[in-house]
Amino acid sequence: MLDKIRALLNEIEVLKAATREEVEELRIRYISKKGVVNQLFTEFKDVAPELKKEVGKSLNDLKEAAQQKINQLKESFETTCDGSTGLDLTAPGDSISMGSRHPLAVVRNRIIDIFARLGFSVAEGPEIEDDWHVFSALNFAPEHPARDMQDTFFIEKNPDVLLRTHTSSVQIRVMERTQPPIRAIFPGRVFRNEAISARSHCIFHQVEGLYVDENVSFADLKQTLLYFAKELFGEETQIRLRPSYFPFTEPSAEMDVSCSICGGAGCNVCKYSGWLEILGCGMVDPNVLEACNIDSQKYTGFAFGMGIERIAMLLYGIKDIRHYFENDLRFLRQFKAAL
Ligand code: 2NL
Repeated sequence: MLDKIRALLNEIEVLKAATREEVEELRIRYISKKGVVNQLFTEFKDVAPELKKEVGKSLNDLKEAAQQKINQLKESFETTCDGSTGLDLTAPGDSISMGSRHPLAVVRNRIIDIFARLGFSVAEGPEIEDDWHVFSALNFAPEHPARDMQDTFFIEKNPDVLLRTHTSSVQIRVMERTQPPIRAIFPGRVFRNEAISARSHCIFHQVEGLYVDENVSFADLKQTLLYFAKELFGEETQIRLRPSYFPFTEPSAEMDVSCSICGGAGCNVCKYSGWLEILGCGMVDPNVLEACNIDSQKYTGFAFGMGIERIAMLLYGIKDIRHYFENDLRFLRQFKAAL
């Protein structure tokens, strides 16, 4: 038995194969269930008890060696001697399904790019805020309704821990730590305690902008926003400003753009007015500058704010604000072509 094993071991050591098929034949001959090695295991029961230990060990070594040899031969065919892998490297690859950006991110990035070309930088800040940065520094009167539990989310019953209702809080933080010139935009998530419907949501996204320096005028505001409107909606776009009110700007205005759907002729999107309201703006109230230790005698500034959801609705014809937050792939996949 030991001689047989030794002979077989020598035989196996020098095995060669020219093709994959030959390797398979060798595998069957030596190590399959009915192969030579298993045959010896069957014969093992007749080995004399005093030899069992030695023969058993040799048998196991043989099995191991055979297995290794066959594997080695198999592997040699996975990379053939000319270096080819046996794979067709010219075959077209599996197509990978590309992801797409969320439409709100697409529109936010476009807005950021437009203002970046005018020298505006981007600043971000906390979503959980205090009363000072969201209301007091922004010239909200102590009894202003926005401070009410009805409109603002307060955390832990502490009236000084709340979710920001606009990104103006970030502007306050920037003004507190920098002296003019300041030219920046402020994208971010904001929160208002509103019932969810097709037109409003309790979480939405804003981009606000701020420009503070010596001699900043309402004319600067108008030209900056005209450039912005043309870049976002097209060169033929016109703007109009209507007087409005915000606690933090004086004077304040609401800006409309000529309807990009009908070109101003009137359609159901602009409700046959030819105009679409897209943002609020104004000259920064001197009280706000002073609250941030900026000299309102020396410096003036303009500011503006817009909701990204609304602008994306206009650009893409989205009819229900809830689509943005449902992560329905049928909705999201429509924005593959957008940047
Ligand atoms: C809107 C209107 C606006 C501002 C935001 C602002 C910020 C500071 C000072 C003055 Cl720190 N103004 N932001 C000004 C006017 C309008 O947003 O309808 N947003 C969706």
